[in-house]
Amino acid sequence: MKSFIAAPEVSEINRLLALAKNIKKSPQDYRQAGIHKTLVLLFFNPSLRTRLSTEKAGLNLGMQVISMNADNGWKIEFEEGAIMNGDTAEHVKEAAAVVSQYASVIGIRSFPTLMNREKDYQEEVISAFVKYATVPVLSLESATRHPLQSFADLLTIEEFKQKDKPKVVLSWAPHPRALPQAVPNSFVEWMRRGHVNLVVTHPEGYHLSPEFIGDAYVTTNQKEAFEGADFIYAKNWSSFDQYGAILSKDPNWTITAEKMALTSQAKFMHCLPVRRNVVVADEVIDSPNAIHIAQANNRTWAAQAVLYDLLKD
Ligand code: AN0
Ligand code: CP
Repeated sequence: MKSFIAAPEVSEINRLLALAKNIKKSPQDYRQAGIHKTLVLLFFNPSLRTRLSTEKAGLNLGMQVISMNADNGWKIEFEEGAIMNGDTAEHVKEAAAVVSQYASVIGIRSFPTLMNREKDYQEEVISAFVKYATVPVLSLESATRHPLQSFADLLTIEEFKQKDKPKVVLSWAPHPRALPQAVPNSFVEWMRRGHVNLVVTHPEGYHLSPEFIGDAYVTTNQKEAFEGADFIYAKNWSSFDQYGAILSKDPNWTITAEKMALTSQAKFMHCLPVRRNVVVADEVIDSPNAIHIAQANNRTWAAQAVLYDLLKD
């Protein structure tokens, strides 16, 4: 694997899933893979889970790990041919090439602007790192995708499913701030490759990019979506159409026990961080059917499987 920024082929996903399951059983058996290798993680945005689980994954492989809050570093220019007399201090051409000399793998977290859809969906930041780095690049959530999250989500569904092809519902939920579409985009991208019956539900105006949603079943009727569901995956995102806008904060979309009662005793999932009693009611997230903590645990095994592969190549 050269870099990890999107969803690989189905066969590759199945191989990665098997690897992650083995790693989870005995994480220390893979210690030799990363000896004398360095993992550099650059965070242009906040993180708790991705940072710690990816660091832990690197350490489990015997790697040396360096994380940097890159938003404190020199402001990086991404535009080709830019006349850099503004507030950017160095070009990604230098930054990526220099960091490549210190790292065997470079992880990048960079959220979208939510202002310029074209630039965000071209993945300006992570694409530039892939272009100018001389080592593999690992997405820690880019403008339009969060593949390590989705891989961990798929691993979690595999572990908790009680039927061969579970009904998995991605439900939009309210949030006070404008959030990226990266998590839902990736979730749909990975679930469409998995063996699940995927249903997406959101209010009018919140449809995801056609590139991601493809032919997945979408309904604006949340209750219909919840009927018979085996997994409810809650997430807020801002509008793709009216790019970055908050069109609704309707509390009727909050995940409540009343709605969960429509499901087939569905497990509740969320990538975290989650706003309690806005996205999901306490009664749901504190119930035995909530598996968000186990889901977050799987971030380590997903990251370790991906890092192992990146190192192997
Ligand atoms: C981010 C998002 O929605 O993309 C990160 C989630 C993993 N969430 C927030 O900013 C709350
Ligand atoms: N789920 C997730 O990526 O969380 P962090 O933003 O804390 O890394």
